[in-house]
Formats: sequence, C-alpha cells, structure tokens
Amino acid sequence: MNALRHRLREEIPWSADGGRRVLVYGLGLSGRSAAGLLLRRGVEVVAVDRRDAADIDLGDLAGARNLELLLGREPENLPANLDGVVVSPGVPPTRPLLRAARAASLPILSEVELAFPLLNGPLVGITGTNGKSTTTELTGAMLTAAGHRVEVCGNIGQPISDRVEGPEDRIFVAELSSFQLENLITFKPRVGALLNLAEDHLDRYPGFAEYAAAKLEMFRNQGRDDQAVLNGDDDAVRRWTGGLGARRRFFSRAGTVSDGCFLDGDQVIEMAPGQAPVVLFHRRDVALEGTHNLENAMAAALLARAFGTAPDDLRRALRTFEALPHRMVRVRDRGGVAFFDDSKGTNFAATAKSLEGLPDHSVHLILGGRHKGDDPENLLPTLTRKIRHLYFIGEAAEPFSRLFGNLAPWEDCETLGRAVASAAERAAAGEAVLLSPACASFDQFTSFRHRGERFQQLVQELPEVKNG
Ligand code: UMA
Repeated sequence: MNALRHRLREEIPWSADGGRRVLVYGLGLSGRSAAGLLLRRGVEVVAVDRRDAADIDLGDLAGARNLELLLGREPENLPANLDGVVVSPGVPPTRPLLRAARAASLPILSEVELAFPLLNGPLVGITGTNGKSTTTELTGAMLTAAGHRVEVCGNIGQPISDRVEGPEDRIFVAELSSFQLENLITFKPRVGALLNLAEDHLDRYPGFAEYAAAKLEMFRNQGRDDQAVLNGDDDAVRRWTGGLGARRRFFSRAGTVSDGCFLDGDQVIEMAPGQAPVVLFHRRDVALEGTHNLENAMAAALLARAFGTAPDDLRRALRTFEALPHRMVRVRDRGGVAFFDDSKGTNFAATAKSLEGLPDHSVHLILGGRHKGDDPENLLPTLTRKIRHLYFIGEAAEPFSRLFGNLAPWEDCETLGRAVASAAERAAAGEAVLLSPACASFDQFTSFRHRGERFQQLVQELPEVKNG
C-alpha cells in the first residue's frame, strides 16, 4: 500500500472499514455502486436523490440493512451524524447539501476516490475532451492481448467501485470525466493520459480554465515514477501540463518527440531516453476510421507500453478492434446514401472531428439537443467545408439556427424523427446523413445511447429505395 493510500485509511477510516455513517449523493450508477461498496464494508449509508423512489432502480440495494433512503427531493439540511459524503459525478458542487458539507468540514469524495484506495492493482486513467472511451477500450484490449487480467471501468458506464473486490493480479483501466476528477484526495494513476482539451461542459464550469483544471487533477498526486501520456499536437494540453510531477510522454502525428511516440510516414515510432527507437505499429494496423482514432491508438499504445506490452500484442489488438457503439457507426447504406450514428459527438470539437472523415460538401448533419456552452468557433470552419444541409433538433434548434443558419440550407425539425425523415428525403447518392449533435441528449432522451439507438431504429425503418 503506498503512503497516500495509507494516509487516507487513517484520515477517513470509513472508506476502509465500518462503524460510520456516510451520505451517498445521487443514486444513479455511481451512487448505487458506492453505496453497495460501503454497505458491504459495514458502513451505514444515507442515500439522497431528487428522483422519486418509483423512478429509481435500487437493484441489489433493495431491502439492504443500514441503508436510509431520502428520495423525491434533496433535503435542505444535512442529515445528522455524518462522517463524510460520496458524491456522484452528475451532482454539481454548487448544490446546497454540498455547500453545507463543506461548511461542516466533512470529507467529500468522488466515487472514484472512494474506490481508489481499495483497488488491489495499478490504475491507468484516461481523460480528455474526446476519444476517452475508445482509448480506454483500446488500452484494455492491448493489455489483454499481452496476457494481463484487465478491468475496463469508469465513465464508460462501469463504476470503479463495482470492481474493487476481485483477484489481485488485475490492471484497472479507467475512463475518467472531469466530473469524476473533482473531489479527489489520494487518487493517483500509475499512468494517466490527457488526450486533448477543447471546450465542453461549460454549463457546469465557469470557463475553460476551470474545466481544464478539473481534468488536470488526475495528475496532481503523481510523482517521478508515474507517467503522464499527453497529446503533443494539442496546444492547450502542452500549455497546461508543463509543471506535472510525472514523467511526461508525448504522442504526436505532426512532429517528433524525444520521449513518447510519433508518426514517421506510415510507422508509429516510440522514443525513450537512452533507448533505441522501436516501431510500435503501422498506420494500416489501426482498424478504426479517422485521424483522431490514430491519435487514440498512439495514446493507448504508450499506456500499454508502460506495462511492457510487446509491439506484436499492440498490433494484434489494433487490427481486431471494432468501433464502439454510437461513435461514427455506419448504420445503413440506402440508395447510395450512408447513414452514420455519432450520437456520442456531444460537443463541437467532437462533431468537427467526425465531419473531417467525410467528403467535402456532402454531409446532411443532424445537430442539436442540450447545448453545453462550448464555443461554436470550434465547428465553424469544418461546417463550412463539409455541409450540404443542416437539420436542427431539441432545445438548441433555435440558437443553432441563428449561429449556423447562414452557412448552409437548414430546417428546424424539432425531433429526431422529423430530422431523419427529411434528411433521407433530401440526401442524394454519394452523400451522407450524420447524427453528430454536438449537444447532450437530456432534453429529449435519457442518454446518448438512447438517442443513438432511436436514430438507428429510425434509419432501419426507412423504406428501401428503388435504383434508378
Ligand atoms: N442527482 C441528484 N441531484 C443532482 C444531480 C443528480 O439527486 O443535483 C441524481 C439524479 O437524479 C440521478 C443521479 O443523481 O439519480 C445521477 O447521477 P449521475 O448523473 O452522476 O449519473 P450516474 O448514473 O452515476 O452516471 C455517472 C456518469 N454520469 C455523469 O457524469 C453525468 C456516467 O457517465 C458514468 O458512466 C457513470 O457515472 C459510471 O461511472 C455518463 C456521462 O454522460 C456516460 N458522462 C459525461 C460525459 O461523458 O460527457 C461526463
């Protein structure tokens, strides 16, 4: 056990043993998982959620002893006799209960912080604005190809707290959002990656600086024996990571690096001080579409190399890796029109990257939902080059029509159903219909997955077109 983990157990004993009472804030995936972990360790849990009991699936927690439920609305005052709070990522720090907990000097822990001191193997952390899930899965696949036992977890939909109990020889590979990286104490990945930084979640943070600072928390406790894998082509990443304590390893498509890897023609070459260059893989080994996926592959390779993974194992994983659901998935070719589901494109930078892979002036783009406050400047140049027609949906339809309406013909469709029908009608052979909404889904759907599934269903239901 390292010194920091030891300190946490001394200072916040309820994270390691029972006899304490802890508030779990939010009963979604993270809250249920955190509550389960605490209850199994004998800790008394008070769970708070603004949703009604009827809307919450308690799963294994149903009927648990030592579990008090405060559902339907968040209490105005802190429940009595608390030893600490575990907060779900979706609960913003401005909530009155969290203010009260801070005023009472109670420790407030992110769900990932609760789990971290209890993990019995090294942690790989992956953060950044875009590409996190793909890089997390790719890293997991590479380490698995090398024979390691791997737990892929985190923001990808698998709370880390669910993975605490298990055999000792595991490597934990975790996708981490900025929300999860708030309220850390000891959290320290052995290797952490920052894939890129673009504006996102500005509905939660006062500005880009605060959002970037939350991401950088991942590296705060790292020392010289740890590694930070960083995007050398991303100005914001370079600017913000100058002072990190860890060994910095860069990946770069555009230049060379002295420690990390870079693209030399068709080859990705690894450089390390005092060592001969190593060919890690070839560009053609990357089965995924798009230059951003080449960057994700380079980052994953450096993460896997930290555990000695051989280039042959990296390549094997890369060649067989399939695109994740709702990330530029080709749903159907209909009368020469390709339909793509990129429902995971939830900010302007992500949508711009997805558009890059498609031919100029060919895209019928479905855009909109709940805007997260990022700057449309990130999308404007790409939109101008790629778009044939725009279809706006959801809460953002009206502001987006004002922002982008002068770039291409557009219509306000309100719903995804109308947008798919209209785009299918207009698109000609050789063009593409793309759902990459640059927005969160929560105005009309329960998640980006729900939105993507609905899109795929609508596309599959379109009648066949007769050739000629
Ligand atoms: N709640 C309150 N009060 C509040 C806010 C929320 O009571 O002020 C309650 C809600 O009623 C709900 C619960 O809290 O019951 C929801 O908690 P949550 O939003 O933290 O969601 P979880 O189900 O715990 O899922 C979270 C991540 N969600 C968010 O960060 C919003 C999931 O990432 C993640 O997969 C999961 O933990 C497991 O680690 C989703 C996401 O959208 C995919 N992430 C964002 C992104 O990728 O952009 C960050």
